[in-house]
Amino acid sequence: MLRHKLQCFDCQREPAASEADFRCTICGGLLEVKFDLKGKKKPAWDHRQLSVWKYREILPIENEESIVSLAEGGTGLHRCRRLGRELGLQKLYVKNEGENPTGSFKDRGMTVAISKAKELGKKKVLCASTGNTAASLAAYSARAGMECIVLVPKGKVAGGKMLQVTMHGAKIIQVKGDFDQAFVTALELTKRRRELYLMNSLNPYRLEGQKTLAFEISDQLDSKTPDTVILPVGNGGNISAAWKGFTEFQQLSIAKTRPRMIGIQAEKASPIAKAVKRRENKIRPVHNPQTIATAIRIGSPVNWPKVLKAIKESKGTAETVTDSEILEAQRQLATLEGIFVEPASAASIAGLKKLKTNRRVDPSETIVCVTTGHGLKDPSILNRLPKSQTGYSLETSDQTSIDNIERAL
Ligand code: AN7
Repeated sequence: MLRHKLQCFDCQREPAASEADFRCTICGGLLEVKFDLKGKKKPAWDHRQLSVWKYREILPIENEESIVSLAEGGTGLHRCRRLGRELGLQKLYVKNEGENPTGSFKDRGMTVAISKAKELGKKKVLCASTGNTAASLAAYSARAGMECIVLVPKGKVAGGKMLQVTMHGAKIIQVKGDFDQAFVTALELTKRRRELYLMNSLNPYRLEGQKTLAFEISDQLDSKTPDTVILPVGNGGNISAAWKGFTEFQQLSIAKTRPRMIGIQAEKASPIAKAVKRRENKIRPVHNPQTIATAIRIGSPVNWPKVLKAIKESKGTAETVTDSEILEAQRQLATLEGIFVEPASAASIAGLKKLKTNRRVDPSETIVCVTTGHGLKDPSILNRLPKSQTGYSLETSDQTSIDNIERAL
């Protein structure tokens, strides 16, 4: 493993100790892990299989024995010719993070953060979550033999995710309100009970795991950097982590360039996209955020400084999409490409369609849309599909009924 340290993202200083909430003890800024990559050569990892731990030299784990894994990463980068033709794009790819062990990109970060927790001797982990972080943490803490507490917004988490956290035996606390209230509660609990280890994306070790998304995209394209990478944005951890990953590959001279980063938010939960559109360097939190994409129903994203910087440095942008645009994109990806993703993930496709219509992407550029979670996470979408899509019912198997059905084929 290469040398690294924890550093403040804002003031660049190394805080004396990482506090319970992972804020800089000097200025209150977000923390990040800094690897000293200047002048370093690419580690000898080419023979290893594509996965998060392929890149272990630049992951912050001291001891390989600490690694807690369920085989995360190594997800498909799918060339989407049929969807591309429909949208008028020549080189469209989908990096399908739903292929991870618990069905979302969160596993990349969780394997690293839980391994770190083990290394630090932690026994009790907790997070606030819109569902996927909770499902992932519940699985990884079970694997590590740790106690797990998840705080979720009451009644607003997709059914598949609730089933996962329940099945893995996490202690579930349903908080009235939105994710933002659940998050404040989680922070307060970690301050009161020092034995609790916070696993939200304020935890910089999680983002280290998530940066491998960028490494894999680069490797899967034979080190040719895509022109544009599009991701759904909630708390903003993933887009910032991906940007960090692309930056580190450039520092190691594996890639020559870095892509343009584009973040997509749901229209009524879009503090980051609004800040980008208004050219402001701060977000204005959204109260009572609303969207069918419950995973990204977040009004006060903690990682906003990292996101705004990634978008600015990469000359990227942000866009908003409506719920019906999200649902349409979800169905299009499923029917044209066989890739079934949850609504939040489909936001990246919906956003791309909007950008193409507004001529903000070029037909010939190489575009990667990241789909962050599996479609089975949220079965409630079945109720939102047009009746014509949900099948015919056959009351009896008499000849007349079969005749009628044959006519409808
Ligand atoms: C499918 O699980 O915040 O911008 O608590 O589940 O890194 O927050 C989930 C976020 C996109 C947004 N797509 O990622 C949680 C949580 C899916 C997600 C996001 C989430 P970030």
